[in-house]
Amino acid sequence: MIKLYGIPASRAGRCLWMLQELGLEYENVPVSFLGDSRKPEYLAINPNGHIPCLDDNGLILFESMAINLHLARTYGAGGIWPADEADQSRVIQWSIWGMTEVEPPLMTVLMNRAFLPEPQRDETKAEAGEAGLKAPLQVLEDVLKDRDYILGSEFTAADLNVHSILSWGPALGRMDVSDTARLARWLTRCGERPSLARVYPS
Ligand SMILES: N[C@@H](CCC(=O)N[C@@H](CS)C(=O)NCC(=O)O)C(=O)O
Repeated sequence: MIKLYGIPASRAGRCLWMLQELGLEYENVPVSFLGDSRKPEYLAINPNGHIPCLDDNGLILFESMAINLHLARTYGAGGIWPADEADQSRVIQWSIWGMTEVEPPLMTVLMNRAFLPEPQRDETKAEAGEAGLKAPLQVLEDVLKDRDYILGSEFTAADLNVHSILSWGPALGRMDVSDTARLARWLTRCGERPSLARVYPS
């Protein structure tokens, strides 16, 4: 049995999307933020006290991208995990790129425009985060000049992982992507997948 610990409105959402995309049966244990995630019974599963965490028939994994790469490689071979080895390496590259190049400046924007209580928000920091996003967004915009998806004509784990990071900005109305039209269309294209609607029913 596969168990995924964490609520959809957190980084666990990207793992729930991967599970849905792969059509796997799983149990979602709705561990939430501070409090829930620091209870001794959860710390015994993930000593970091963060969500998500995966239990794949006894294999315990933390880190959302590691979880998604594991799931794609184990259960999505030839599909969301491409058959070509160079493409598999590209999936890993783009997933790490999303975590290191996109997520930190984006979190700065979101913390200071959405997540922190209003008195603690700092628009100067939000603008610095926005400025930090410009270069990576342009990298993705350029890659998409001759293709619908990051690796080519097919949706892969690279799209799912990068989209699951980047889409939070526009989804929360806190990030303008109108300067990168191809990226904006890619966000919509990936965002229309039925598997994602199953994680976040409207
Ligand atoms: N790099 C980790 C970050 C995990 C993380 O910080 N998760 C947040 C929720 S999005 C969390 O657990 N926050 C609650 C806490 O730290 O108690 C990952 O991608 O899995």
